[in-house]
Amino acid sequence: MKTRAAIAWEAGRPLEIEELDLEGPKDGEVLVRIVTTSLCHTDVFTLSGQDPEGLFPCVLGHEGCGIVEEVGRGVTSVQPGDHVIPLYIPEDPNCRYIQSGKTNLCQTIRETQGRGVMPDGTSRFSYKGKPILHYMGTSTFSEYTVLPEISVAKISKDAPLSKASVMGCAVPTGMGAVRNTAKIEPGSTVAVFGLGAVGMAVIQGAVMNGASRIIGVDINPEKFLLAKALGATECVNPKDFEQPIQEVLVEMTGGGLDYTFEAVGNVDLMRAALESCHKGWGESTVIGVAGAGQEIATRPFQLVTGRVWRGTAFGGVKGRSELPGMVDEWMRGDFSVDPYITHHMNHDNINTAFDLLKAGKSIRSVIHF
Ligand code: NAD
Ligand code: DAO
Ligand code: ZN
Repeated sequence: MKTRAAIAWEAGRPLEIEELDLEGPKDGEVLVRIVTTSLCHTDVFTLSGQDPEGLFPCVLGHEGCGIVEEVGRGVTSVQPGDHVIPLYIPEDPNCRYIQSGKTNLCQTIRETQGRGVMPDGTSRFSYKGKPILHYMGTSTFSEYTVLPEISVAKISKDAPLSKASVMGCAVPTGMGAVRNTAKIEPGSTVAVFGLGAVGMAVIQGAVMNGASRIIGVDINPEKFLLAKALGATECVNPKDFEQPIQEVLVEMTGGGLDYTFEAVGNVDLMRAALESCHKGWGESTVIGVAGAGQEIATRPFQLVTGRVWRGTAFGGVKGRSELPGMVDEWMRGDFSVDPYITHHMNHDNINTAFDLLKAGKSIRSVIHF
């Protein structure tokens, strides 16, 4: 079949909309019609060329939602008509990592997904006979995409697909970082570095877990209004201070925070987030994805004196067994996704979504097919 897709031909070049050939689902695979996709900073990062795993040409996009159109042989858990969210971290109940109960990092298709191909080692996308690679196992910047069955989460049909794309990455990542990874207790003090969609979801998660104080940190003060509307008790701009931001935060909080989160992808901020934690018990969670070859550093004494450094992917959420429940929480009104969605646009204008995110003018642009 044919599909209209935004192709990333090479790093640093705007996407181009082309009609691609798409092979139907093979055994254990699912064809999904993407209804909406949204743009996450990770797509921008990969297109920039800084992603060590970035491969071109490919169809980017990992934050989307859609409807199952067709299933391959052996698929039992979804059927045509089901509403689904593509998962860049699959969930295979037979995976040793999943069976450990300790992680959401399913490894079943890790190697092929990392090479931009389906589990049989080939791509379903091609252009004039030449393969175009998949991205993060999802490639949601295409009207139709093919995914392994273990890479789709079936969600309630009550959830509007005009907005549900943000449940494909930003919301579960930020909320999950707070609730699954850091597991913050009621009354905790929290700081979040980076007030994009992921940082905003950290704020929402912190509010839901009963944090007593939530400090948003960003160099773009235009983000502060929304952060406060979502529940940040204060916002600070590191540019307003001469001292390092960790010193400012430690002073503001009389010794440091119980929990901090880095949602930018900047290794210096990761250090600042760790060093903003309270001696003896503060815990910092790295969410942001740093550029190829970058390293984090701190004085080991920071850890010796009780601070903890950890990281999270997709907020530790197991996509098939836990994401549908988060969608239900949204449907029950426990939280809203509306604040994340600052722009809507059609697929032909997808490069505008990149421009807006890079300029700090959007939280999430939802792209409609
Ligand atoms: P975004 O671009 O929307 O937001 C980033 C924010 O950081 C912006 O508000 C920007 O002004 C701010 N910022 C930039 N430099 C800063 C600095 N020096 N100090 C303070 N603030 C600064 O990005 P997003 O989509 O919210 O993603 C955030 C990060 O999380 C990215 O690195 C992305 O790749 C990563 N991410 C990780 C996961 C995961 O599973 N671990 C999932 C999704 C996204
Ligand atoms: O299992 O080794 C692994 C990696 C799984 C993918 C983790 C990706 C999470 C971070 C990338 C940001 C996603 C938008
Ligand atoms: Zn993402």
